Amino acid sequence: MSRYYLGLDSSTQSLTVLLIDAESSHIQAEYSLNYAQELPHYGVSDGFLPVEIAGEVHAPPLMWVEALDRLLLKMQYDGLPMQAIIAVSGAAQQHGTVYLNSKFEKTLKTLHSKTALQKQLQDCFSRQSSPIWMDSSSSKQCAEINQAFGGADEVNRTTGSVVIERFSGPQIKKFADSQPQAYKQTSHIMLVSSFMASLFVGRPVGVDYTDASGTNLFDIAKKQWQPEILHFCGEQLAEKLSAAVNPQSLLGRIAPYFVQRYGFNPDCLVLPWCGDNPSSLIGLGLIDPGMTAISLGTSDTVFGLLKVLPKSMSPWAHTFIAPTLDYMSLLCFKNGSLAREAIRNRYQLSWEGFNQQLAVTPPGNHGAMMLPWFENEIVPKVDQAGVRRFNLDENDIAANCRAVIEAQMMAMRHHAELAGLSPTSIRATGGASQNLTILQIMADIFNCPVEALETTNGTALGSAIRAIVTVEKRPWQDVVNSF
Ligand code: XUL
Repeated sequence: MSRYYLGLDSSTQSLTVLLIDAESSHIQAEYSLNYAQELPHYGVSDGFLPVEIAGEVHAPPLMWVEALDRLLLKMQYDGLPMQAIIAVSGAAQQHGTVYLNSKFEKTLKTLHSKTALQKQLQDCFSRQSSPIWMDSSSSKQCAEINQAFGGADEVNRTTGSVVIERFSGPQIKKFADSQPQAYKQTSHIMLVSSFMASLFVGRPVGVDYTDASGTNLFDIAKKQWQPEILHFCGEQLAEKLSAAVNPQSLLGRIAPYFVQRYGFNPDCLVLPWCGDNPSSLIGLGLIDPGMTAISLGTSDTVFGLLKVLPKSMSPWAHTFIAPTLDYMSLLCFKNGSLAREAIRNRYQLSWEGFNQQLAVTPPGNHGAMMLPWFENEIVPKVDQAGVRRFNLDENDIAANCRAVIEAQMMAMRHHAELAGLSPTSIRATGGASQNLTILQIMADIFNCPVEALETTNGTALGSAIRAIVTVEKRPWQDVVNSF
């Protein structure tokens, strides 16, 4: 008999829902809603509001709520077995913060199933828009936190990351400092993940450990908020955030609103939501150290599981708690496809032509090298963009094509090792992972097997897998392998 689980992904641009059958290990249904296209009245493009002040990137939290209402109504309308869903879990874009006033708790308890969720929640926000992970406007607060807590290395050792603009701690401090009145009227500060989980369970819930580790406020060794940094970032912040939650716990049964409006079973269980990257770790099956994901997108991302915290923390990596309660390391290189495309365009090549150039050059490129920093780089931090060539003639098309790819792969390997990852097998995702010539160079440089995965929904799948593991008390290995 089928055993259904729901996994959601509230990402920057869209909301995705997967209905999974744990019995057959199949994805039964998949829905996705793009905010800009389907909810144009919020005025977002690519999931965020027009940027009015440089560096400030916000999104309207009600849009995420309306997306949820629409998708669940659609699933019900299409006749999906809502009654038979055993548990619901999800993941969300990391770092974004949601600010709620004292009405939130009561409103969640007294929702009327005939009225859309977003209509009932519209007066519950003490800040109408949420800064999201693309916001880089909190440099002042970052500097202040660094100064107060012994510098970047010290904060990195405790919280898993150097203080960084997009992380929730500096963002909350910025709000507390610049809008003290509105901050005072804030009863709950949530991350996108805990906000979405609260809706399902009908009460405000704390941030889970995986997403708490993207705040600069969480002690990743002790798995609890760091009280001094909390206090420094905002008055009564501990109360507003409430205790962090184990991602493998159950929050309780689904709220009556979801039963009446969308047809869920009153016994359906709700799990905490995770950060999207920790959830994809599971969705991509990376539950053993050495298994590493490399996503080749606009930016390139490398991540993998760590059994223990590295002895010295790389200043470039983010160390998060994983849904398995191990750790994971994540590195984000800004010059990904951006740099590959810039070189391809510079020599007016198609991708096929680019690959042909790669094929006529040997591994090692006769010692010719490039540092392809077309834009300021994050890993390592480079503030003066510009391409640097060594032993490399700009007119040598083939050598330049190989140089950009080898440079990227060598940087990824080097920084992955500094972050405590030692890749023994790689799962490649993202647009450029379909280019086998590029993947061969990846395999050569990492000296390990590389396989390309066609995943669009690793994040939502990871959430459903976590729900199955938690509810059915099965080993991770068993559930992950079955998918
Ligand atoms: C990770 C990060 C992004 C967001 C959006 O640190 O900022 O990957 O999680 O997906």
